[in-house]
Amino acid sequence: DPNDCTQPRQPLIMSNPFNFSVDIRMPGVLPTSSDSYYCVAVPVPTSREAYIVDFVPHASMDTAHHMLLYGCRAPYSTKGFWDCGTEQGTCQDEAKIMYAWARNAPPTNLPKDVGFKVGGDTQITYFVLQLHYGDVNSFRGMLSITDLILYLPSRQPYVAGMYLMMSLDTVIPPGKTVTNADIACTYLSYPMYPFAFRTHTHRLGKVVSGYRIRNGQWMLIGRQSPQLPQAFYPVSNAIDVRYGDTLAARCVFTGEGRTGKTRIGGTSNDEMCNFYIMYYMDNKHAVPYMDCMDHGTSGLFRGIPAEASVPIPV
Ligand code: IYT
Ligand code: CU
Ligand code: CU
Repeated sequence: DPNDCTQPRQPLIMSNPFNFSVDIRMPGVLPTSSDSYYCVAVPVPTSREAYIVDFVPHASMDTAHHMLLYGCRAPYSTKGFWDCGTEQGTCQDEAKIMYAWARNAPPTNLPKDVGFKVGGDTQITYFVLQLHYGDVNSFRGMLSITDLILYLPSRQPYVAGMYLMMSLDTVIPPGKTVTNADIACTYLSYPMYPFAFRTHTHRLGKVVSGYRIRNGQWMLIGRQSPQLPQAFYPVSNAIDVRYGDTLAARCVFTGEGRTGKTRIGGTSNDEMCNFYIMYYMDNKHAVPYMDCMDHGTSGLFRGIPAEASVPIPV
């Protein structure tokens, strides 16, 4: 009886044998020290091509500080969960970030008809969920199980992708109030449509901004304080990025409070400068991961809008 509301209904997603849902669970571990990172790996449930179209986080606000989902072929472990240190120890091969959840930040959803391609001929046969447990002293009562449910139906018209901009060589002198890390590359691929962005630095980052430059005009993709939750936020302008455009990002750092030079590295005493662009692209010529580590042509950053140096109140 279709009108019998007392019977539990199968979710629609399970009605087709090529649709999957994956439940990634982090057991209720109680970290003993602050700033612990734990990882758990789950195989992609099919060798065929599948698409992540939705992320449903069930993280508990008073347990988890943030969580990141990566895809790869060789997680550090495939059994149980493991301590995956400060941003290391997720995968033995290249990890690809696909999702970020952060405490006190609204979740970003994928647009309709857009999915992250996994399985098939992609290099993604495992999901790795990384949990950061912030300050252990703030944990109250029982720890709940933290998990993430993924929905994986078949082929989508658009693929989601990630364009990662990162600085490799920034050095922040101690005490100096402003140091910029500038990253820029010419875009030489098929049209892409940014819909979300994420910034990442450690403690010294003040503001991170990303732009598309076309015909000398700077168009903001996103600007955020990396001291706010490091989730994916919706882009500031719905734009396309085409062959020949330039993508540029700047991180503004302060060296105040440090007694020595701060460099790029994995610990909380080091820094990072990352601007991630989440985009979609026609599935016909899908390029799911791209990165940029260059400085751009000399003098390029003279044209950067003044807002890129204005700190965001936190
Ligand atoms: C040196 C650096 O900036 N590392 C960043 C960016 C990065 C991300 C991924 C580098 C590689 C990756 O495979 I995914 I090589 C970094 O580690 N960023 C952290 C996370 O690990 C993603 C972050 O929170 O953005
Ligand atoms: Cu965190
Ligand atoms: Cu980092």
